[in-house]
This record gives sequence, structure tokens and C-alpha cells, in this order.
Amino acid sequence: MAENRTFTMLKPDAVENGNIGAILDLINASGFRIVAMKLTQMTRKDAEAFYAVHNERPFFGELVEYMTRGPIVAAVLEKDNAVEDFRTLIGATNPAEAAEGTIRKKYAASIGENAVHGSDSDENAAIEAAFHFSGREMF
Ligand code: 3AN
Repeated sequence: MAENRTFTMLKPDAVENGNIGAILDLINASGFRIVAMKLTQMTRKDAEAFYAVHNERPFFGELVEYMTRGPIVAAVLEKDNAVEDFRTLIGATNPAEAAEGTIRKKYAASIGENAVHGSDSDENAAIEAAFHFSGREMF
């Protein structure tokens, strides 16, 4: 995948709270182009694989429950410096520490339910995008 792309999920809390439109508006207004997008629900197996890096962490069970409890919006976004700029737009993992104006400051309730995911490297962006989308679904 090109290095100017990142992968995001609007998580079950964001979808449940009716925040898909508002979050996509912020993403568009920040200069990202949506190159893939779908509403989908992760199975337990999907979530365990997607978050395998956290499987020894005490919050792993909670994380899998949360991420599988309802639909998410999965998307691939394009912009110069996409990974870093999107991490800046979403804010800190803990919304209590997230900067004003960030997506997590506005829409996340807690560190466990933090509304949105953003890849942390170009390498992981490519892996995560391929987890959710085939080549024909990315434009
Ligand atoms: P980020 O999503 O900012 O990259 P990660 O990769 O450290 O953060 O964590 C992945 C997900 O695991 C977070 N989005 C959050 O839902 C959950 N998580 C991380 N740390 C905690 C924690 N201390 N307690 C509960 N859930 C957590």
C-alpha cells in the first residue's frame, strides 16, 4: 500500500452514538481522501487477530468484547503524511489526555471506548487495510 495512506475504524461506541457523520466531516475537513469504506462487524476471531499485539494485556478481553459488540466503519484514508497526521487528528488514546479539537476529545468516553482507531505506522496501516479490504475495494 502507498505510504500516504492510513487505516481507521469508527468503533462501536461512535456508531451507537450516531457520530459517523460528524467524524467523517472532521476527517474530510482535515484533508483526508476516503479511498475505501464499509460498515461491518468484527467477529471474535477477527478482533483477537486484529489486536493480537495486545493479547497479554489485562484489558484484552474487554477490548475484544467492545470491538465485536456492534458494527464499525472501516476505512482507508489518503493524505501526505497520513499515519502521523491522522494520529494527531484523533488525539491521545486516553480521551482525558486528548488535545482540544481532536476526535477523541470530542467523541470518546474513556480509554477503553475511545471512538476511533488510527494505524501507528505505514507498515501496520498496510496490514490493517488488507485485513478489512481486498485490492478491488481500495480506490
Ligand atoms: P491506540 O488506539 O491509540 O493506538 P493502543 O493501540 O495502545 O492505542 O490500544 C488499542 C486499543 O486498546 C485502544 N484503542 C483501546 O480501545 C484499548 N486500550 C488501550 N489501552 C487500554 C487500557 N489501559 N484500558 C483499556 N483499554 C485500553
